[in-house]
Amino acid sequence: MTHNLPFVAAHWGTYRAEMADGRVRALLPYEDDPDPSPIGQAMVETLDDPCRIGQPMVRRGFLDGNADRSLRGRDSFVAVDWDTALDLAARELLRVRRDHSNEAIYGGSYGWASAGRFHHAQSQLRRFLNLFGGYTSARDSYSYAAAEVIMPHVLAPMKTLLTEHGTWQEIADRKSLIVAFGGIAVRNGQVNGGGVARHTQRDDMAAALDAGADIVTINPSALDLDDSLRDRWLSIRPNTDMALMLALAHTLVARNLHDQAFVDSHCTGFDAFRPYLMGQMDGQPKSADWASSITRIPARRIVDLALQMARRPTVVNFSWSMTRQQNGEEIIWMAVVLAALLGGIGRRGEGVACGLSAVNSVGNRRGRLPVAALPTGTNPVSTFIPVARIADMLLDPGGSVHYNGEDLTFPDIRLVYWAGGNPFHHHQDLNRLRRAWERVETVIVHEPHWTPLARFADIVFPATVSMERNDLSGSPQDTHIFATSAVAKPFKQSRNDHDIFADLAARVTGPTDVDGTILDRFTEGRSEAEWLQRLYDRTVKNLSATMPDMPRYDEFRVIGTVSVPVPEHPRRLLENFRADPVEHPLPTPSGRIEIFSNTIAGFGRDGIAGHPMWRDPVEWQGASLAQKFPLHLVTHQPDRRLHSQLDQSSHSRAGKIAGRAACVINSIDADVRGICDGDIVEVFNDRGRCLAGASLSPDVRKGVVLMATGAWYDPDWENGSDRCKHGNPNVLTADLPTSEIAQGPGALTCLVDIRKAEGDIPPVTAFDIPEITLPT
Ligand SMILES: Nc1nc2c(c(=O)[nH]1)N[C@H]1C(S)=C(S)[C@@H](COP(=O)(O)OP(=O)(O)OC[C@H]3O[C@@H](n4cnc5c(=O)[nH]c(N)nc54)[C@H](O)[C@@H]3O)O[C@H]1N2
Ligand SMILES: Nc1nc2c(c(=O)[nH]1)N[C@H]1C(S)=C(S)[C@@H](COP(=O)(O)OP(=O)(O)OC[C@H]3O[C@@H](n4cnc5c(=O)[nH]c(N)nc54)[C@H](O)[C@@H]3O)O[C@H]1N2
Ligand SMILES: [Mo]
Repeated sequence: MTHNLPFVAAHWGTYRAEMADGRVRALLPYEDDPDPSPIGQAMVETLDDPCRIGQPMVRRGFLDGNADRSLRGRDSFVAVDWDTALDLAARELLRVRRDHSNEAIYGGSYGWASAGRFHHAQSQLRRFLNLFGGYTSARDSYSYAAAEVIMPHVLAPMKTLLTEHGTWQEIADRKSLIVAFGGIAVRNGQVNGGGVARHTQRDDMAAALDAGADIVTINPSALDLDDSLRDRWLSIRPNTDMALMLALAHTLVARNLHDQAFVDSHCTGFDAFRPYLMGQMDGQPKSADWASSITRIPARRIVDLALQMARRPTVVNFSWSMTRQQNGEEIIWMAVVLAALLGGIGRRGEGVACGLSAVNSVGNRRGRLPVAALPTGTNPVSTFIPVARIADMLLDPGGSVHYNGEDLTFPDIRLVYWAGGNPFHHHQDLNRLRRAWERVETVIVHEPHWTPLARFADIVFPATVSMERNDLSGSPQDTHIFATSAVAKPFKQSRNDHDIFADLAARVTGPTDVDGTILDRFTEGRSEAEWLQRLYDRTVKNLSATMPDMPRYDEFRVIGTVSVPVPEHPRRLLENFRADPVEHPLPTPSGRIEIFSNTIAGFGRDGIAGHPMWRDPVEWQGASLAQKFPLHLVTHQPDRRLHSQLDQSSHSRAGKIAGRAACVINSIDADVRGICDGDIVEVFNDRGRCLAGASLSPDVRKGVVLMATGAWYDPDWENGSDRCKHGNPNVLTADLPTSEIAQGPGALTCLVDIRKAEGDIPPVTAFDIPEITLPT
């Protein structure tokens, strides 16, 4: 009988905790989950593993006067008591606010943190900093910033498109053809921000294929591919999808197979785009032959694909990775244009799909679950950066950046506060980030584990993990809310983010109420239990129309979960628009799908014309740099963990090769370099180097190497700090914006070479904790 065991929720699934002698023995997947993720078990063994932080820590050099900030990352730490650490953090916050204003505090704190609506680290941080007078914030995501910025100009906000997404069922019903740019990585559907009740996408995709749907996968790698789809794999040269999309459009238009009536009634700007597409503008038709020389896909296969797309219901699907490369905005835009030319936008089982299985919710039938979140208040500081411009900001105070039609000025950041993310995982060109990080006077971090970010901090507050907290869990894109329970005691002296901020709030004043602290306004006098009840009651109120009979809070805590009915067909912005574009215009400037955008053209940026176009990326295999670094590095999401979370677990480590991150390389590329399967290799370019374990595979395109993100950054301080000993590929990636439209992360624009690692190979020290001393 497992149905009364307490719930534990994570981004990768929901589990019940099986207890023995007051300790968690195992996590059992939620009984209604047909395809649970194995990542969950790692949460048990990491509860009290050596990487946990048990006490507040202050960096030795920081205590000694902070003269050399380049010591961050390799310095020792001094274990202090809570009062000492809190006093120090409060002193630094007050100093920076007094001497430099709130704008000098960077609280962007990007990251996935953990599931749970109350104990959500970023929300707690924002609530605290807003009461403190505000902070420089960050916009958009690392996931798909390019799409977040371009989509509202040309189709609809990403949020709407992701909430009102088409489903696998509709694809099955229509026996659609999915043209999948970047493929469909079912492994990524293990997770969903905020939690997952049921993993259904693997079965749903299989059922759609059984029903007669088909998937053409466009990807430099076939590693994510189901065997049945192998002969439908188009192996593409990385960063060239734009050329392929243009050629598909060109073929449709040249043969008059596009839906001119839909273009006339629902789109704007085709006439301004057409001369570029057909070559009247620059003498170069964007034909299959042209694209073939760029993508290295045979022209005949491009034409053949276009003809298939014209013949049957087609979904143009882009994986979110399409956004994380130079010109990512226009690639996404071109996916919309291609779908518009096919005329299927707004029809079930057709149109454009925004990342089927990129996370669990996309493609599954879901409504919007109006689960309440911790109110964060408003930020009195309006200064912000596009999230991936963090190193630019730190290196260039007063400098400027163009973003979505605005000129932004970088603030002069003195203090960085991070809770629930890991920039030494997620940012590109980590050697550059390290230099930028040295400009900051004070770094305050909350972390449960000795992650690279914790090691690069000055003041580290040990945070609890979700299994140590009661919470209310449920993602707005999911079907269930859960009452989750603290099934373990907080590790040593660790405390939850809310309590840490409450204690800080008791030590600082607000910007106006100089006589009293901000404690009362931060906690509103509520305990954890009272907050949870409040969030639950809010959720009940939000659901009152659809679910008038929600259980009372005390009943909910006993039952443990409530599921909301999903609408048969969620009301669709795009369906209504299709039915009547005058009555139901899109929220774009013209109310139509914008193939040409006056807004984007009006930004007046070099090379940005106002419609999608092919531009050579700085780094791709067609660049002259490819003579020096001939391999294109593709960094993708890891199968065995979420980003860098739980990398210390045995499940994640079982996927490593010789203890390092795997680097998948084509056997031909390996042979010419004398590399054998299992060898330790060094992957390098002018930005940095990392050690990795070679995995030879015919499933990755010749000239391409693949590395998952998330190996804990492990600088080789002894032999050259530009090298990571463990295999974090972000020492190699370029810190380049997607473009001046969105300034998103261009992580996938990256050339490298590989050699067998020679000589003494240093051991991996990523999971060793720093030297810790007691106060002197
Ligand atoms: N090269 C390359 N880089 C990439 C990508 C890529 O494709 N290629 N992908 C990018 C993408 S899409 C993303 S979203 C980012 C992800 O980047 P992040 O979201 O920053 O990565 P995580 O490893 O999930 O970091 C979450 C951190 O929060 C901590 N944490 C968890 N729970 C709590 C808590 O309750 N309290 C506190 N205080 N801390 C907690 C964890 O220990 C962990 O260190 O990476 C980006 N980086
Ligand atoms: N297990 C697990 N699941 C996750 C995550 C995780 O960390 N672990 N992270 C989650 C997050 S935050 C996000 S944003 C999503 C991301 O979801 P995505 O961005 O869709 O996922 P990725 O795995 O980064 O990349 C998908 C595919 O893009 C291909 N690709 C790379 N470059 C190119 C190219 O130039 N052209 C083409 N055609 N294909 C290319 C890669 O080979 C890879 O197979 O995943 C989510 N799901
Ligand atoms: Mo992401």
